[in-house]
Amino acid sequence: QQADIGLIGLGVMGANLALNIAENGYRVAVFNRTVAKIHEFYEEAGSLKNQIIPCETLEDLAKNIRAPRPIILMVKAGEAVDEQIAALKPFLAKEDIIIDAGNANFHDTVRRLAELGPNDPTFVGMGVSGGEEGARHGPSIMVGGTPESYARIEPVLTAISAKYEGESCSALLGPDGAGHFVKTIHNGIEYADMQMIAEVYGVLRDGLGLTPEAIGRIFETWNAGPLNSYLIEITAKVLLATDKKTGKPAVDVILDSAGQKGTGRWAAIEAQMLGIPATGIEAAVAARSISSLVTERSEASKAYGDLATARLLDGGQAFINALEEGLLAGKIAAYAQGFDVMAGASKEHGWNIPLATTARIWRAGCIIRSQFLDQIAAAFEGSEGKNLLLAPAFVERMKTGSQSLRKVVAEAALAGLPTPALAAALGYFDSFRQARGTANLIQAQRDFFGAHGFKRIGEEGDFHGPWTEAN
Ligand code: NBP
Repeated sequence: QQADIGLIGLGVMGANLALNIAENGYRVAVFNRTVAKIHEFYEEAGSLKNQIIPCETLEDLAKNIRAPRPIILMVKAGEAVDEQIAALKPFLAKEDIIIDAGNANFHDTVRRLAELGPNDPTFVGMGVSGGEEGARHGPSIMVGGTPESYARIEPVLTAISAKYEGESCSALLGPDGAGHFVKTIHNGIEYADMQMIAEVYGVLRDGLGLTPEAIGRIFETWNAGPLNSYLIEITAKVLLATDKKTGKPAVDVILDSAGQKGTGRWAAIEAQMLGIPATGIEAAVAARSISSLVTERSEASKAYGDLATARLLDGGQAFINALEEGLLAGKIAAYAQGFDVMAGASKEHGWNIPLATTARIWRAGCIIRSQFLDQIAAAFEGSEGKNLLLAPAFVERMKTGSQSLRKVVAEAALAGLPTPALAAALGYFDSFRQARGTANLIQAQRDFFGAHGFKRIGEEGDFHGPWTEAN
């Protein structure tokens, strides 16, 4: 019996996705560049073996899948994808579909699609989130492609995807690069979310002098409230874990230098290219870069000493509550930015990304999964494309939440504790809600040195200021 679907790339994500597909009753033919891994994978598949067809060559893989063949590529993003497409094409027909499920840059997805000839197979760009666990038991799946190609792969994607109250977390979000773009912004939001959590941890650790265990308990409590989310849940677990080697809190033995694979950076770059503010994401990307300057930070800490950190903050329950509410407010602003970037890209590329649906398929399976996304989905119903900060439900939350965020950022600044992402979120919020900003001065300066001209309030046309003559 032939397979229903093929999968190339039995790394962490591919192997788990293949098992997930098999477990859901689909027969899957698998291939991996390093052939030994194919057999290893098959031998370890246990009772799912009869749903798996191990293939040593791409030709064998193609032969073992029932036409028209859907084939998932789950290899390292970049050149490996181009190489695999080129190697696979001779064995495929026009009706077949190649689905790139890696973390591709959406520009590559658009290019790959453009490079395919009229007789080549269809190409689908698919973002998958949820890490190893998600891939195995239900990820969030963000698809970019045609409705026809999605219709053909929809049953298997729906089956393997995460479910939120029974609803599948897989959706077609637009044509060509839309799926990979949404995955990129998902990761950007993930960066912002993680950074804000880390900043609050920093305030609790250095401002209040709390132990990891005490902070872990606070996060546990928060996970039962409006902040309830996977990231808050794992933060509590991480803070409560003990290092086996030393018996110390695990978090205390880990070097404070964060890695990044690039998707968060892409999100910030795309926001900049579109001219859409995403300061929470940008601050989070920059914070990871600063974290890697381990030697310089050590030198600077000696040069500047305890410039302000001597001031311990008030650790009363009121301040802990402000941290909870402030974190939520910062998160709202960062998510508002992320969704705005998607709305902007959607307009720019003619993608029509459904924002409410995007929020819905992030409610389960992915790293930023939370109930909060259910509220975002509700806010976007009927007001697609409008900034989240203008949705009535969020206006009410931000009215009070922003006061807590303000208190947290202000207290942390006075204590010399860094909160770059929270401060960026607050700065964005305060700028966004200001009917008369300060760009009138920027325009005057630009006109002064470059004769760029400006608009007068309530008048048509371009004007120059009196300073141009004096210049
Ligand atoms: P792994 O590093 O575990 O596996 C990489 C896979 O790519 C292996 O099967 C490897 O084959 C294959 N590969 C490489 Br590397 N170069 C290749 C080439 N030139 N031609 C053919 N195959 C090649 O990665 P992973 O974590 O499973 O990630 C796979 C994709 O999923 C990436 O795009 C990643 O960004 C994305 N992703 C990862 C996560 C996560 O949490 N890990 C989450 C969401 C998305 P080999 O065995 O022969 O080396």
